[in-house]
Amino acid sequence: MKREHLIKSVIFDLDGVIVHTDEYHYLAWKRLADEIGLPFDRQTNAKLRGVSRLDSLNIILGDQAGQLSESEKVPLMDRKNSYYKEYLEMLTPASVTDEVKNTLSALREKGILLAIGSSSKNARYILDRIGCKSFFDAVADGNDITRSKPDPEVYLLAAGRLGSLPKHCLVVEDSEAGIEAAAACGMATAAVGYAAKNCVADYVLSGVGELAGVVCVS
Ligand code: B16
Ligand code: MG
Repeated sequence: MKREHLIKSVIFDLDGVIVHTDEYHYLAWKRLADEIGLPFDRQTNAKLRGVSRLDSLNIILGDQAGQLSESEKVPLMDRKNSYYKEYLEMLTPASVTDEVKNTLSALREKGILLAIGSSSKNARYILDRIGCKSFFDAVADGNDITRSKPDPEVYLLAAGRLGSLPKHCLVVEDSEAGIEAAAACGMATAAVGYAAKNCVADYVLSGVGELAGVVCVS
């Protein structure tokens, strides 16, 4: 039987939930992997969703991860990030769908607190570019944490900044690591995109637009 949740706050993942920057991560890693002669495909890319830049590189390096020092990994991560930032320059407010904007507005009108909980160090820059900062009461991102998803640190920080208890938070995620992180700290989970097809969550949604029906104010 489905757990009943009293939802007072919704914490959104950014890449792949609010905006399609998950595709830009894929393109940037693919470019790097091709240049350094490592195999990389969509299947491996799925494992990078929600995890940090360093963890992503280690997944791509596979068996070679242990053979490279941190000082050898940093330039590879920097190169990937510079490619990623080239793609981010394409972002505008029109990059966010009406479905997402209307849902954020509807939740705010219901008095629900909203936050971003993202592993990305580029999250605030992205929010600026897409003009969505004002929807959110708090942002917690890759610059604020020491442990990336599937550790719950970023969600607990976001909840703390909202002044909400974890049991009153719903996390909306496209990644396995993010769903695992949210469940680990007692938050309700809503899976969209990749996670909707591949993860067990409290709510499996065909899109963010279904959230307004999930989060009911009594
Ligand atoms: P950056 P999210 C995550 O963002 C991405 O899903 C993941 O692919 C990426 O490696 C991670 O951010 C770090 O991103 O290199 O920009 O710091 O999905 O948690 O919003
Ligand atoms: Mg994501």
